[in-house]
Amino acid sequence: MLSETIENALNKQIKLEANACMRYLAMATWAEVIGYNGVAGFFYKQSDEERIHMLKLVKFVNERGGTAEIPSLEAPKSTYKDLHELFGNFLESEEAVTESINHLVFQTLEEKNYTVHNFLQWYVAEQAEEEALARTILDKLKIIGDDKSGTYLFDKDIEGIVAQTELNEAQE
Ligand code: OFO
Repeated sequence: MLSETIENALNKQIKLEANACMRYLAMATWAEVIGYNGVAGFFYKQSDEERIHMLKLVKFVNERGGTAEIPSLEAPKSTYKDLHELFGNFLESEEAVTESINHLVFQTLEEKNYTVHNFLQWYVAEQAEEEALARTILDKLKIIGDDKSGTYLFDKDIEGIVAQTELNEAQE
């Protein structure tokens, strides 16, 4: 069973994941139009993952006797100054999701709802991974600075990251 507080908090999380899904889709589109195909592939994949995060929550809420609310969404930001701003926003977005997950975990402990607490551990691990990835990419971009050929290689590099994560997932 879900208390009203936990059900509302899970529904709020559904909206956050859905907004992240659309935000990353808009990022993918921005990158694709400019010609950063590696970066576009990365954000198309991130967007797909956020949809999965949202769906897992939707199904969980419904299975636990609650009702998942499918939210209306904010229009995502559609233009970026450069890759630094793009990936800076990616990190900020993930940090905001982490904060929300942490608060949810805290609420489940307050209510001694260990079923929901247990379910959320997957999200805790996922957020740690995503934040680490965003920071690694931002570090690379800092090294590259404004160097054009470095940016070109970065875009190719990111294709490699996407291919590697797809390979890892296939082996899981
Ligand atoms: Fe689901 O927000 Fe990160 O990955």
